[in-house]
Amino acid sequence: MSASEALIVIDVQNDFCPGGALAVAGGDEIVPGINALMEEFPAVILTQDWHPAGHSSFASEHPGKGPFEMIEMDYGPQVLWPDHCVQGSPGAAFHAGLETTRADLIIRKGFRRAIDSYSAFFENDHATPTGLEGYLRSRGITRLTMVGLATDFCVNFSAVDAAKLGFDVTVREDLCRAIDLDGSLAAARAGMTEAGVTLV
Ligand code: VGL
Ligand code: ZN
Repeated sequence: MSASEALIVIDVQNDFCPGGALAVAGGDEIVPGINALMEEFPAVILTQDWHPAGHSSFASEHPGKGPFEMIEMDYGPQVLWPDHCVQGSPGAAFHAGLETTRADLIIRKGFRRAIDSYSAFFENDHATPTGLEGYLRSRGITRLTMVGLATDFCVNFSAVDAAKLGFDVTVREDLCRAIDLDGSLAAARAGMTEAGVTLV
């Protein structure tokens, strides 16, 4: 495989796996397949959802609101989540079976209290960069394969942003699992296709 290819593994963390605070059904099932896929890629990058305690995306910070309700933030609509992936907590750690040794870079996101970041490229204002674009470009990487959790949130936002930035993006749906809130999976698939992402 050419040096211009990278595998991006999105948020394979305990809180998104069965038993976690924001468990995605079957989230742990994709781990062996992701480990095997890493062997084929010259570059492997992991992302890690990494929130301070009291993050503004947590329903617990909004009296009268519950998890999975929507609110309007100054940067736009935001889903409220159960507290999850708190920096340094066991839930924020990668799934124990994930082969993290193979990673060239681990990029953390969602670390600013006042703003969420689903995408590995931009925070939810769609403007504040994480730095991943510069890293990839300076390594000459132009083609990305994405896997991980959750298909309809962090994988979706990362894939669409990458395609908009001009990367050639493939999402391996067999190595992703979705939250699927009110049709969010169907909407995400349509949005990714519209953005030019290849779903396989
Ligand atoms: C995610 C909701 C909140 C994800 C992260 O990784 O898809 N979803 N934080
Ligand atoms: Zn999060």
